[in-house]
Amino acid sequence: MLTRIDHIGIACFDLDRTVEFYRATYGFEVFHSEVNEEQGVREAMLKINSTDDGGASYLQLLEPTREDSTVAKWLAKNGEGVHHIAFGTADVDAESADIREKGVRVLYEEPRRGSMGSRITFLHPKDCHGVLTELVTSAPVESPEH
Ligand code: MC0
Repeated sequence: MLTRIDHIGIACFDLDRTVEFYRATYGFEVFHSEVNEEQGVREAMLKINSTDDGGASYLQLLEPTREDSTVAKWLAKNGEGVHHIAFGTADVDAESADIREKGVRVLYEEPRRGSMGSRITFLHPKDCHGVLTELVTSAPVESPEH
C-alpha cells in the first residue's frame, strides 16, 4: 500500500539559493541534507508535516553534482521545476513487484539507497502519464537507548 506523499522532488541550479527562497518565502527549514553520489545530486529535505503512517512529507530540493546525472540532463532540457513525486510505502519491494506486474517499467531490479537511508526505486515517466514516480521505504527509526 502507498500511504503518503513522501516528497516532491524539485530540480534547481543552485541549492543554497533555492533553500533560501523556501526559507524566506514560506518559513521552511532544512531538516536534512546530503550528497548522493550514485544519483548525482546534492539535496536538501524540507519537512512539511508528519503523516499518520509514521512517516512524513517533504520537499526535496535537488542540485546536480555532475553533468551526466539525470537531474542535470533534465535541467538542461526543462529548466528548474518539479522533477518527480515520491510515494511512501512500508514495503518498496512488494510495491515494485505489484506495479511491475501491471506492466509499468520499474527502473531498478533492486531498490537503491535514497535520502536519509531510505530504499527507493523509480517508475518510468512514460508509463505514468509523464510523471517520474518514485517509491520510498524510509529507514527504520532508531529506538531510543535506555
Ligand atoms: C525524463 N523524462 C521525464 C523526466 N526525465 N519526464 C518527466 N519527468 C522527468 N523527471 C522524459 C524525457 O523528457 C524523455 O521524453 C524521456 O523521459 C526519456 O528521457 P531522457 O532525457 O532521454 O533520459 P533517459 O531515458 O536517459 O532517462 C530518463 C529516466 C532517468 C527517467 C530513465 O531520468 C532516470 O533513471 N530517473 C530515475 C533516477 C533519478 O531521476 N534520480 C534523480 C533523483 P521524450 O518525450 O523527450 O522522449 S535522486 C532522488 O530523488 C533520491 C536521492 C531520493 O529521492 O532519495
